[in-house]
Amino acid sequence: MSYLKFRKGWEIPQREVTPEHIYWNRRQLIKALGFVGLSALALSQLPSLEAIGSSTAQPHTTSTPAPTPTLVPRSPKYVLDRPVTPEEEATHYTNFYEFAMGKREVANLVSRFETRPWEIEVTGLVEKPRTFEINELLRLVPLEERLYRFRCVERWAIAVPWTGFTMKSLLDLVEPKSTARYVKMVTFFRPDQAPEQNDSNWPWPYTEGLTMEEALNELTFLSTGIYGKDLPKQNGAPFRLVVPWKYGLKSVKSIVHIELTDQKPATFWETIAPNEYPFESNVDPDVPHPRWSQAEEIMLGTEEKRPTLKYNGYGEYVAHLYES
Ligand SMILES: Nc1nc2c(c(=O)[nH]1)N[C@H]1C(S)=C(S)[C@@H](COP(=O)(O)O)O[C@H]1N2
Ligand SMILES: [Mo]
Repeated sequence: MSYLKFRKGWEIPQREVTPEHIYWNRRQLIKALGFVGLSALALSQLPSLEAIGSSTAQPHTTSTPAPTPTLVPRSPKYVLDRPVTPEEEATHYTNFYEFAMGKREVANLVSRFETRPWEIEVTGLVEKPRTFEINELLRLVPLEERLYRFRCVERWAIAVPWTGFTMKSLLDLVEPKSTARYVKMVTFFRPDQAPEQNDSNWPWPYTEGLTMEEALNELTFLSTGIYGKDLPKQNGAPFRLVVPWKYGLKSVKSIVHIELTDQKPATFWETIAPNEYPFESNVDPDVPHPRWSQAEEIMLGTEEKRPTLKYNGYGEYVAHLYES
């Protein structure tokens, strides 16, 4: 099928590596601490936010106000083995097929996409089915920042700070029944806002799934921010999954519906090509994609090649899930 011809992830122009996220984080820290009017020199002398945490959501325009901007602590537990990807790369080289096939086109096509107000319906095998407005939900769950590696099945990879909360903290609010075996997650369907959703050759809406054990794993994160700011629309605003030991296609964006079920959900990519994108899709250097090797990956921004790590380096957290 023609839409399976991916552009190779390393065919990106060499770009200047600008540590823009550091600049922004410092600026936001100063705002959050109430210092204004500092000179550029003073700005440059502030410590990096590494040890301090970074500020979260920017103002929203809905009746329920978002949480007051606070310093969201960065978890010290999840450390990187490589530099943070330049913000410009991670936010302008994005996969979001609802808008475009071309990764550098997506950010220019999201202006009509409305991400506030936003409701998330949680249904199925739960004691307390519930619809949350996103700003309300953000007050009910503990927010934190985590540095994670993130690996696309096409071989490009990033390393970024996500702001968000665990899937477990959301599931605790609805009380899963013991019969629940899978969590199904569904993206919006709005052909008037997302041009590619007018193409009925694709199995819209984008759907993904995890087993209950995977969903409850401590790594399984629901992200509302990146680089200490609200998630840009092209990265899956207002709310997307992040499962860093699986290929990026599992990390479904802009979720409107979460359903607990005893049936394995059909996913977007498994429906298109089951032999290429199976339900589990764990990062594994020893299991090649049918059309390319997975032994290496290429970091966005620097084009550095690195050996692919089994479970993307998160084996200590998840390997036990797959031992028979
Ligand atoms: N709804 C939706 N979610 C999606 C996608 C998509 O096209 N639509 N692409 C997936 C793929 S293939 C990847 S690699 C990641 C990319 O996330 P990023 O663009 O924020 O890096 O999002 C995933 N989630
Ligand atoms: Mo991907």
